[in-house]
Amino acid sequence: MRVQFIYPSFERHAQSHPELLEFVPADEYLGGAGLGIASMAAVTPKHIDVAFHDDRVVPFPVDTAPDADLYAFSFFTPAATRAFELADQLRARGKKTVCGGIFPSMMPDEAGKHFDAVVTGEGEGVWDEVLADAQAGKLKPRYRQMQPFDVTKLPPPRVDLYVENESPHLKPDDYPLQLSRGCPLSCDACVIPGTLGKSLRVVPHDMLRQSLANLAKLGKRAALTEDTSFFFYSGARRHFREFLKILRDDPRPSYDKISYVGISAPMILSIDPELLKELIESGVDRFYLVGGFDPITRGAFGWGDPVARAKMERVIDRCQEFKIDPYVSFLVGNDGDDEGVFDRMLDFCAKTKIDKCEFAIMTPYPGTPVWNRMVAEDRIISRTWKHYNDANVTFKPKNMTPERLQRGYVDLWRGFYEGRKDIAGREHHARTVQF
Ligand code: B12
Ligand code: SF4
Repeated sequence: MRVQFIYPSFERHAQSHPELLEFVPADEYLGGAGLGIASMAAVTPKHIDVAFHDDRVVPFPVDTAPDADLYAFSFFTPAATRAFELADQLRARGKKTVCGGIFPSMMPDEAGKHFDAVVTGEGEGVWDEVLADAQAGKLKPRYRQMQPFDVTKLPPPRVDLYVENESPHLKPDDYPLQLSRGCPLSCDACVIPGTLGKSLRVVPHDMLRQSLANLAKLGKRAALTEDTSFFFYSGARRHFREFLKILRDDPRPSYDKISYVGISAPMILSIDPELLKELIESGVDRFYLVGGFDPITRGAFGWGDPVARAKMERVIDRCQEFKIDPYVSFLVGNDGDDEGVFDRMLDFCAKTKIDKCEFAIMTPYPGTPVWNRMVAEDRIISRTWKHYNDANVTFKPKNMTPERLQRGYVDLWRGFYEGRKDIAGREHHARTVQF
């Protein structure tokens, strides 16, 4: 049996808005594929052949498609448009298709219109059944992993499949390393509790050690993408500290081990100096500081709350004091944002002298609490999934027009980067570093 995995393409910021190309070109650095396919390939029995195609690098050639018994797609919302197009074409040629990932988990009925089978939630628990059914020619329309998957049984993801498929246009120097799965909170705009479940499960250190060794062999750094690492729930923070020791004992130079740690503003203020020191000793020199989900960034920029603004300045001071580069992802379009949000962000950037950041438009991703609210309030203005990429306004904002929000977003990129080096620190011809 042969399974062809496909990672469908999606638009980066500057592909949606070519006027941004000067600051954030779309074509040079695309980021690695999410770990969905690497995770499913890792639990595919050895006797089954697997192949991987990254449609962002070379469009998947439907007419000359490599023969396979099953075409397996993984996608999040921005890639759904392309996933549907490819699946429709494959099925028109009599091929069998299955999909999983964030969008199929949140919108199984919509995905089901285009695929023979849809897997919702973590795929590991049902993948054997999918493969057996596909081999017997009896795919079912839905497969659902009901219980949170036991992460102590996870093999390291097959990132090697991605690396084999790299090209000069897609050569990420890092890949995500998941320290945990799931989250017990339910932030307005987040899909994690809905896809990976509400129980926070930490991945055993042996598996992390092995994944780190695999990345090292492939010459790649790890990106720690989960903000849940800093939680006290389920011993996540203790687990994280122990992981930092593993990282510290890894003899490679710091730069080769880790690229960034995802975190939020309140977390930066809540972690003790001891932990900050441990982060530095383990080679961490960049935070990917996600804004717009928490009360500090919402208040500081959305409506100019002076207390929140002072806290946000402390966040940057703290990073600078510990020599951790804060790469801030600013989000605009929350319901609390008024038209002053754009100026407040630029003013903050100037005052704190941060030299690199990104700007994103709040996007009501299907299945999240904010999506449910906006559907109920009849505020969704676009269901073109490829526009759900944080670069387009897909809903009616509360305190401004959609056009004002769209213009404000483009002006933020221009306002920040015009007259200075681009997002990659070069005079011209940028490469994006966002994830
Ligand atoms: C790495 C990453 C990226 C990578 C890869 C993207 C991707 N497709 O995942 C890159 C760099 C491309 C990326 C870009 C963006 N990202 Co991103 N990213 C992530 C991140 C941090 C990790 C993804 C990951 O590897 N997860 C681990 C894997 C194992 O989980 P999983 O994919 O859900 O897979 C499991 C199941 O879904 C299922 N499954 C998955 N695929 C398949 C396939 C089959 C066949 C089967 C059976 C099962 C199955 O089984 C898997 C194992 O249990 C997530 C956060 C997160 N924790 O998921 C955000 C996340 C996916 N990104 C997000 C967003 C919004 C973006 C951006 C749009 C904006 C931004 N600023 O980040 C940009 C895109 C475009 C742009 N405008 O420039 C959102 C997506 C929201 C949504 N509903 O789609 C997330 C969830 C972050 C968040 N909390 O909001 N991102
Ligand atoms: S944004 Fe972070 S804390 Fe909030 S629900 Fe998502 S994973 Fe949990």
